Amino acid sequence: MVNIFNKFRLGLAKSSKNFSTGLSDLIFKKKIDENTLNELEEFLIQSDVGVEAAKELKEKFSDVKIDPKKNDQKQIFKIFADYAYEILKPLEKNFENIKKGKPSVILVAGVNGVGKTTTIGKLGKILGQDGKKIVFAAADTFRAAAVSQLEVWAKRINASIIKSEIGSDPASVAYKSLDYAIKNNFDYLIVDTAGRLQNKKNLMEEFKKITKVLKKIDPEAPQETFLILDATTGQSAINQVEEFKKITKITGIIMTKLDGTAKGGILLAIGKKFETPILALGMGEKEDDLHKFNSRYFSDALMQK
Ligand SMILES: Nc1nc2c(ncn2[C@@H]2O[C@H](COP(=O)(O)OP(=O)(O)OP(=O)(O)O)[C@@H](O)[C@H]2O)c(=O)[nH]1
Ligand SMILES: [Mg+2]
Repeated sequence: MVNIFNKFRLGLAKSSKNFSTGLSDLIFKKKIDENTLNELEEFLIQSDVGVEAAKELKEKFSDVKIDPKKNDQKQIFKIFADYAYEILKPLEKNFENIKKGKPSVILVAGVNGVGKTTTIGKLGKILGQDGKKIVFAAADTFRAAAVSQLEVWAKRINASIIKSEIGSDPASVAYKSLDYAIKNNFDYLIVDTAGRLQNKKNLMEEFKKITKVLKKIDPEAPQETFLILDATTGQSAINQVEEFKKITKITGIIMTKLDGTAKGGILLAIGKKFETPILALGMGEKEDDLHKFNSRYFSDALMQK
């Protein structure tokens, strides 16, 4: 049996090393006084968990009156992990709760390079597991490589793909794709969008246009809008959520590249600030490297020893 918790542990190894080393250095090599607690708070902020979470964690640590002679590391890490779990548990979005449609249209948002196309491939594999029919819409018509990249994924996971010429209207590709998906009885249509346009305004306008056009065929579409965030970008992910929330309702977050960063605590900051559901985590470039979000596994893996 594949041990999923182990995958979380591996994927979060860099982040957890940062926390366990940082906390140990601060707590177990010093006398615990107000000064140490302030340093602890500062360390947590630098580790991207967010100002508020850092403050609350500091209070928790101060409440237990840490005595390095009495308290052990396990106990301290558990306080942290349980705190993270409390915040993230209500945000866990189950795959079973992906809104049903005929098909379910999933619009994928995110700025350039965060891992949209790769995540669509991996997501398609998970959703297609019990014989469900998947079609991708190559609505990133901005770059030639974007379409071929999505084609490779479609082939790899046995999905269909609808595309158009480079430079053509992304909204028309989305329209054509939904029309095709309905006529051919697909279960899921996953729409890839451009992360890189001339400027941010264009990107947001294009995105809105795609949504509008999909609604012409199915007023309920897109059933889901997933925002892809790159964990390695740390704080900038916060701004991205803010920007996209202005133009659309995000129904799920997928955070990618956790395997490549010590900044995994950013998910805590995002969860606390936006309370947006979290669907899955990307922990590698391969097709099986997307994992359904599990708040217990994430919290424990973040504070593993
Ligand atoms: N290590 C690691 N790399 C990832 C992960 N997800 C995506 N990548 C890599 O990140 C890079 C960018 O991924 P893309 O899927 O092309 O990103 P995108 O958002 O579609 O990019 P644009 O189309 O340019 O906006 C690729 O090299 C991916 O292999 C992940 O979870 N872990
Ligand atoms: Mg892409």
